[in-house]
Amino acid sequence: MRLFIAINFNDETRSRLLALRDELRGKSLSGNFTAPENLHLTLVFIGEVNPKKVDKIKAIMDTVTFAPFTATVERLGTFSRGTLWWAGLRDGNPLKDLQREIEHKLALCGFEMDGRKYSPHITLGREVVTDAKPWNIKPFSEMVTTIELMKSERISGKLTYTAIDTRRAII
Ligand code: 2AM
Repeated sequence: MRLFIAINFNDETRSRLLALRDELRGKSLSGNFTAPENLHLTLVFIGEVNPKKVDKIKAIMDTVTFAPFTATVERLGTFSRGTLWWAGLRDGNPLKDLQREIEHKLALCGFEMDGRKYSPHITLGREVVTDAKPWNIKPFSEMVTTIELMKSERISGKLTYTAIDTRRAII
């Protein structure tokens, strides 16, 4: 079972992300653009896990505490030699602290992550073929009050993400 922990956005943020995705699509010859329901911010990618271990991960989620915080989408960028396009988050302390806490607690319980430096991003498209360079955007924000454990799978060939556990901020 392929798992990751993510922030899913409200409708307003999602429509702003979609507008960016569509602008990118308009500037591109081709690409695999993220479906509206799949737009998310990964906090920790856990990877393939034996389904028997899901309860352990849920128990770790139960111990994660965070206050609501503001997440701000503020720029565009690319990975993979310009073919993966993303919208980047302002790398503030609450987001960083939350990400580190989850990663640390998972590592203590024996879950191995890839150890790469965290770069908060929302993938807008993969295998994008374009002459465009990332352009400046007007930042937009949302108050984050939940994080979710997500299952990733292909259903009839379609990449599908499903929330299987939710942890709410302590208000
Ligand atoms: P990406 O969009 O940049 O590929 C589900 O795959 C989520 O986990 C995506 O947000 C993906 O980011 C992220 N992720 C992080 N590390 C990953 C890895 N090593 N393999 C696949 N997905 C990864």
